[in-house]
Amino acid sequence: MTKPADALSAVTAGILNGTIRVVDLTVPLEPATPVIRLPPQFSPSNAFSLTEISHYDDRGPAWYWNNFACGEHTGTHFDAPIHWVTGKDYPNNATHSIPVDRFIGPACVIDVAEGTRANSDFLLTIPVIEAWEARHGRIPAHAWVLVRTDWSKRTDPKQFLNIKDDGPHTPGIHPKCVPFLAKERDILGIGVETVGTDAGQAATFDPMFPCHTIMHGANRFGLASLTNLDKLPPTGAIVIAPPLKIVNGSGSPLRVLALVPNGG
Ligand code: 23J
Ligand code: MN
Repeated sequence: MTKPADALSAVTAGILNGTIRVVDLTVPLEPATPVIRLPPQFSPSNAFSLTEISHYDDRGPAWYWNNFACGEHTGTHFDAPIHWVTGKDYPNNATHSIPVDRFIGPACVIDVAEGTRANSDFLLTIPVIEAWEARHGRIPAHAWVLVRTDWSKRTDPKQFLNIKDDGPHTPGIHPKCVPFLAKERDILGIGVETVGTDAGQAATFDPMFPCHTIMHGANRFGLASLTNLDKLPPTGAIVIAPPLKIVNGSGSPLRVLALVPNGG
């Protein structure tokens, strides 16, 4: 049995000696960072902006700093249960109150990049999860399920948002698959490479935005606009995803890191 202190020193040693890789799953946060586009009857979210306070100048001779502003759901970001009406009554459901152990968990990376290449409206279904489990083992409780679509390789915001006459076309999770993951697999939440955890066409689904409705209705989380999922093994990585401690926040931009055993 590993002593508790040894378990942690193995992690720091692994990071220093290269047996553990640290992979950044975060996209750059800047004014050009794509923001979700909702149907026109709904209020929009602001893009990221930066305004300089001083830059080693008259306004502050020895210091550089900025004010920044953005919607809580901008760039790589965390969705808390309070974000959705179905999750509004859970205790400890906002960014400041979620128990912090729930920000860290093993990653199960499900690769559906091929399906997504053929179909921008691709939805992850239960049979795909079951096929993944037959190869890699059952998804453990308290896991982050990361859906690799390679969508983050679309670096042109137009291609990334993929908005057509009838709205955005981006992949997502099948409504039936969400309760399976939340309840039958007891996951922390789902992470995706697209601008939101729901499919682009999810405003037209019944219920509308089913991934948000069901995932937050089960007191689980979301991670959106992830990148570098292609650098992760199917199992074996640990994801660290703590949002900002915004009081009563529905989510926040964050840095998402994965610890990956080298060779994994
Ligand atoms: C509000 C309404 C619909 C959606 C979203 C936000 C998100 O995707 C989000 O970032 O949480 S689909
Ligand atoms: Mn969000």
